[in-house]
Amino acid sequence: MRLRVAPEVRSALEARRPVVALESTVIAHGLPRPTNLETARALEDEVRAAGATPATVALADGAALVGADAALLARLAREEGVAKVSLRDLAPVLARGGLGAATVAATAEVAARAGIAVVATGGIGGVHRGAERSFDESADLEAIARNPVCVVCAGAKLVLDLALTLERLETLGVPVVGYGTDELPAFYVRSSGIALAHRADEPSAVARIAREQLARGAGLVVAAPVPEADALGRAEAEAEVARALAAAERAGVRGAALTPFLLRALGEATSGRSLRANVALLRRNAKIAAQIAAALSGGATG
Ligand code: PSU
Ligand code: MN
Repeated sequence: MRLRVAPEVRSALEARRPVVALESTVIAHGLPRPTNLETARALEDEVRAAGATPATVALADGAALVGADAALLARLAREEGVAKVSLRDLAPVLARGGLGAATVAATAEVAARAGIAVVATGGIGGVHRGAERSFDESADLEAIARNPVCVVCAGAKLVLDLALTLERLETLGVPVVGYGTDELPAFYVRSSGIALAHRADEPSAVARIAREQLARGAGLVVAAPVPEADALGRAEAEAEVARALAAAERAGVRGAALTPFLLRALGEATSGRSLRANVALLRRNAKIAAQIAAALSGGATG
């Protein structure tokens, strides 16, 4: 795989300064225009403000870009037909030189190759509801298990089966560390009622766990709840998810298209409040990721 590392990212890595990889599927497929481009920029700003260098990961011209520039961010946000690139898509999209947005799975793999230890996202993919029939489990889980990266998220997307997702991560040997919480956060909702085995309250505490896990050649998940002011209530969110899932079933939406469909349906159903929550948690995760990266590189401690 050809990596094209932006000069700013390269010099940060060479000087062992903190770097945070940002996924780009959320820009191309997870958020509506124009919020998607505004958010892509805001996430880079959050990372910078916390003293780290952002590296948005995407695919173009047969290379994996580590640190997409402003023009590429705009293309990802505005163009139709940007490929959603998970592990199975990496080779074909690289081979044809297409424009691709990286999921957490693809971002984790590219980040690991570039020597970046921390990845920020909104919510990781996981085990879908009804997976016992559909077999729909995100490649994010495998990718985190086999790449030495610390993935900061607000838990798994609420549209998933969170308990099954946690079971799979356990099987794969991936610790899920609650950041300031004992429960798995549920994306728009601060808590799921599902207890976590591990917790950390500061970037330095996460960094100590991450050092051990990364040395095993494996990744971990840091799960931070959405900020209180923007969170949705659990009952409301559950009801809307059930409605969105039923709509997806009726429309015959499956596979890679399912997550974008559900997120759009939820946004419409909550008249934008789910969107506000999504942006708020993305920003918080980017900031926490930068603080963890700083703690890992032995710089600022938290
Ligand atoms: N969470 C969001 N929006 C998104 C995603 C997650 O709120 O767009 C993306 C992430 O890039 C994640 C991917 O890695 O969805 C998982 O997709 P799948 O279930 O098809 O593997
Ligand atoms: Mn899937």
